Amino acid sequence: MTEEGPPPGGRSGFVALVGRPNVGKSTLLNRVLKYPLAAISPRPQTTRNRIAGIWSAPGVQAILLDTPGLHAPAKELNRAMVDAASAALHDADLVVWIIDPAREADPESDRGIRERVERAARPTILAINKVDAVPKAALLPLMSAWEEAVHPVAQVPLSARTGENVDRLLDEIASRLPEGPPLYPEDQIALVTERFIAAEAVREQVFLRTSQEVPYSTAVVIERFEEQPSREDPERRFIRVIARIVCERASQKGILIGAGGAMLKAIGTRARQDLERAFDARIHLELHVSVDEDWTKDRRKVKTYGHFGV
Ligand SMILES: Nc1nc2c(ncn2[C@@H]2O[C@H](COP(=O)(O)OP(=O)(O)OP(=O)(O)O)[C@@H](O)[C@H]2O)c(=O)[nH]1
Ligand SMILES: [Mg+2]
Repeated sequence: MTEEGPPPGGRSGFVALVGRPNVGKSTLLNRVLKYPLAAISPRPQTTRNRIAGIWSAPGVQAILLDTPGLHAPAKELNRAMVDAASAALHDADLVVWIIDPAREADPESDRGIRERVERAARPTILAINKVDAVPKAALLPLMSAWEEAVHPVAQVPLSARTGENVDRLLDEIASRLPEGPPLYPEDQIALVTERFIAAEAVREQVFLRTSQEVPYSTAVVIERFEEQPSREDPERRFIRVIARIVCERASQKGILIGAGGAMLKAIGTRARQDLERAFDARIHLELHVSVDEDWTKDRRKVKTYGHFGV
């Protein structure tokens, strides 16, 4: 916030978090919200669509749009991902462009993203993430190179993982939002459904536990999401979830199920634990696996399985 603080009517607006795959956009979103909303993994292209989280502070509300990493799309699925990121750029009042200083020291290497960001013509804050993983001495020359090439309205070196300097980024965001009242109740933290969060928790485990093409061929469909009264603990919510993991080949189905069902069990156990914490509920999670050949290349199926439009 600026020295004067927010105007009497407050500030509010939409903030697009954009950048290459794997730079830490979702980690930053979850850190700000203090809630595991978006799936995070060491693999690029984890996020597939726009995920809106809400950060509220006295006099300020920012709707943060986490987006898929910008990349050259090869399949229909990737095209839909990049479209979702581009749409978020155009819906935003403010852009936070996140870079990984270990891989993007040279601003010229990010021309494709730069063109998109420039076309959106929004005030842009450059967030230099993962500073916990680079020598501090490397940051100054990097920041002056980016300053010269991109002219961001502010640059904030930070670590989404440790939380270092994230408050400074929030101050920069808060002082640049348009004037206006909060758009959503102040205790609301997301614009997505619990169903979507459940699907993402399962998909996150697939990304963390399988390799090669398997995570990129997988989608998760929630077939049932039922809240029921709990007999043992009437104070606590009880949610019954049936999810289907869709992959593209029989061989992938074999991997996802694993020897004696071990992989599916591991995915299900961890996703259930994560959801119990996130929802503060007791969860019964049932998983099934099915094959839908080449769904990632089929526009219609990408729409169905990709949660686009959540
Ligand atoms: N060292 C370090 N690692 C980080 C930091 N932020 C994120 N990461 C790691 O970077 C990897 C990618 O993080 P994500 O948040 O999934 O990145 P993303 O930009 O959302 O990636 P996509 O959804 O694939 O575009 C994960 O292994 C994170 O733990 C950070 O501040 N420091
Ligand atoms: Mg992400």
